[in-house]
Amino acid sequence: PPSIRREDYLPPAWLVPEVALDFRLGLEETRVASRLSVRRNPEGNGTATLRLNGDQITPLTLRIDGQEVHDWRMDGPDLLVALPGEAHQVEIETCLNPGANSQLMGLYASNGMLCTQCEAEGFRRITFFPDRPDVLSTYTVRMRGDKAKFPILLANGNCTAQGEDADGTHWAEWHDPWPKPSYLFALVAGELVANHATFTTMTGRTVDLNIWVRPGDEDRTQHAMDSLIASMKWDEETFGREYDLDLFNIVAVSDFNMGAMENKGLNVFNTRYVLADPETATDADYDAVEGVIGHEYFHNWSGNRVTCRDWFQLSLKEGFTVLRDQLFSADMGSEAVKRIEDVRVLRIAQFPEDSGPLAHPIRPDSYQEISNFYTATVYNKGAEVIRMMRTMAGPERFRKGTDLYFDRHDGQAATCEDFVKAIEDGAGLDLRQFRLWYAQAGTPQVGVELEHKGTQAILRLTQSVPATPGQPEKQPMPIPLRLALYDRDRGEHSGEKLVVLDKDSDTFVFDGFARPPVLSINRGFSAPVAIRFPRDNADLVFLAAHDDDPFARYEAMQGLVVQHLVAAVSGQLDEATRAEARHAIGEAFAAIIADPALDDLMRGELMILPAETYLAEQLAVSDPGAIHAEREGLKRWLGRELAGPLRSLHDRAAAVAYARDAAARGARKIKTQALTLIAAGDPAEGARRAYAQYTAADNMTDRQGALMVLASLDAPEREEALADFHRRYEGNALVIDKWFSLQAGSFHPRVLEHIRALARHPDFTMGNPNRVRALYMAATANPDAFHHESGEGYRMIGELIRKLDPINAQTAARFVPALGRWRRIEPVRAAQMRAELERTAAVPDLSRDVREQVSKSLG
Ligand code: BAL
Ligand code: ZN
Repeated sequence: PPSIRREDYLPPAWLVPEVALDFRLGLEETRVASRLSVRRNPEGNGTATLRLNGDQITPLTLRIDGQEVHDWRMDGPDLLVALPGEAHQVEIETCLNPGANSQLMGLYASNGMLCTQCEAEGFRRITFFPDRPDVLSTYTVRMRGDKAKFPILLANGNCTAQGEDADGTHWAEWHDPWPKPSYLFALVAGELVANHATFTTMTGRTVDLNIWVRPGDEDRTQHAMDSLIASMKWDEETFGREYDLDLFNIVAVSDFNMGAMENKGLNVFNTRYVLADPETATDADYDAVEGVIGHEYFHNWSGNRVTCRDWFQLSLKEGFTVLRDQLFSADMGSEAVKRIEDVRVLRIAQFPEDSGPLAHPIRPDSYQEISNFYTATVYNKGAEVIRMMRTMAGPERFRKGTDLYFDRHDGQAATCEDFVKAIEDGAGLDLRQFRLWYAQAGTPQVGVELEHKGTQAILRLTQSVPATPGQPEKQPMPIPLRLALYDRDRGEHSGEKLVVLDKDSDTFVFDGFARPPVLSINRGFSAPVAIRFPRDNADLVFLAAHDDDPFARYEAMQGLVVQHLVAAVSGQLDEATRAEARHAIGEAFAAIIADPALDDLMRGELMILPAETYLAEQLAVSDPGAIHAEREGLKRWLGRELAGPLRSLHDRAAAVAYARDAAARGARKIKTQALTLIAAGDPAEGARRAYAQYTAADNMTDRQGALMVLASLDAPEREEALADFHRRYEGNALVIDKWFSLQAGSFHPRVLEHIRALARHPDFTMGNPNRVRALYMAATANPDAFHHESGEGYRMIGELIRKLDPINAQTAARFVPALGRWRRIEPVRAAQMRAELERTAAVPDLSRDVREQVSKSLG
């Protein structure tokens, strides 16, 4: 398939100021009549040919200015027609079968309901249209359908008219006054009930809020509603952004490729990010609902009012909106914990992208299938890049920049360059060199050396950005590093500094140190880089105990463990050094468990061991089996060494009653963490405690945590608890997803066998992306399963990709990057991974989604 290149951008030849859509709804047959008012774009190339994108649709009729015409032609999936004048009315009819649409793009059926997903290029599966984000139109949508099947009819904007007919059908007309690109179009029809509330905006307007779910789910929507109201208020206070319609609808759908979608005035959500109650949702699920509700709501300005010129600019809306949702969640809970969680996601999901065959800048230069670019790089690294601007400007000046951006580009389809320019002008920053962050892929490696001479601390920093596909040479980028130098006797520093490393190497001198200070660097993770700073365990233990930046404290703890485990898997460790490192880690852990000044949410963060994928990132080529064995070995050792304190911690946490406040949430977090280590050190004691926690649980956090621990144990309690869990939650799709994930993610010796059996379980279906991900994403993330030395894990994922591709290409393509890591894995496994990619590449009718990912992974 051809690559689409950013530098080839041309403005659209024709604009579509107005669209009228008329739907006759049916699950097996929906007829769509569209009327487009088109006019020549004065900034276009002047061609008379109107190109209307299509995908798997054919025109039934085509009329220009009321006259049926036949001299149109197809160019692949697109419809081309020549138009003589400046402005015309184009009418097209298409016919769809939503029930057969398993790709879940365009109009599809889910549980008897009809809904749409149009981003990025799904609208062209509904009707022929210039399906590109720089064509903005006002939409009027009429829909008619069987009132019994589709009692609720929703689209973007406001409902302007509705009525009923004698034949049992009813209809509604919706109008959205805000011009929008086609990717923000949405329609929903089905049997739904709403949780309703109102919000009064900062200028005193009343907005009706509805969260629509299937009957029976309404009791699980209050957290989503609270989160929505909090988001609306927060965006007014923090970014000065007010909502701009009288109505805001959210609909929960159980078959959904993404997490959610920000369609104007009609957000469509994966049920997973709407439904929550203590019985069925964990604390992490609650946080995810809050974060995604915020994210989609914030898109109303960063994405909808100001949209993207083309899909290369995706990070313009996604990176910025992720930053906005991160800041929102930080304000709603613990800023420190949120930052640590966000960095963990970046390191697990984005660093491997940056160092693999699919590496791309946050503003890519080319793509074959845009769906493949909804990545951690565009989203999460995109957010980090904007966060760096905020760090350099400070929050007040940054806000001036975002105000200017929204003012300048309201109603426009903008570029990343427009954003940077607005921040530059509004915040008063010089971002000339900083723009490289948009252009260069790869995680910068920052080398650190600290020398002490007289009373001076001399800090030498170097940077190098690794070569990535298509980018062999890189230029140095500005890297803002927040740092502090600690007096090791007093345990204090004399103020944090911000240095910006913008050369290949630079030296910074600090005076006033009689003794060598302890360096705390990249505090708050001020730059998305990898710090290379080999250091004494003693310094890390010091920072883990003393650093007043919570992220830096976490980082010291991680560093202590990373340094040890990387040395251990590299075989560079004699027994004395291993004992010394374990001792240091054990001491630091014991101090964290005992520290009365720590809240439990933060204590829980400090107790999380670095992920295996992050450990693998530290090595050019790694042996996943060795990493897993060493990490599990350390858990076992900690479990034995700290058996007493861990049991006391578990007992203390178990005594805290369920509440949604930070203290009770913290208790639940450390409860399961303590349990995990106890089980590692003493499986029988772990099974006993886990089973007790499982049966006593009055909430999903405790129940899932206990079941997770049991799932990895070869104990009779395991089978009992798993069977009970399934019985208890039968029919609750989101909870049954957990039941699949917990088993697929377990370290049980027969995990592969279990996964094979789960794939044949009557509750498993390839038709539901949540279920597919529950089983197979958990398996892919599980080193015992995916990297099993037999190679069976790779074969299983290869087979999955090939089987899923014709059903749901977008979801299938998401499994390719794990196999694409083969170059970074030891040779025996690498050959098996590669073989699966080759087997997949040999399939003749592969989707563009999977084809692109596989060919890049092999290339
Ligand atoms: N725009 C796709 C879903 C999201 O990022 O909000
Ligand atoms: Zn988004």
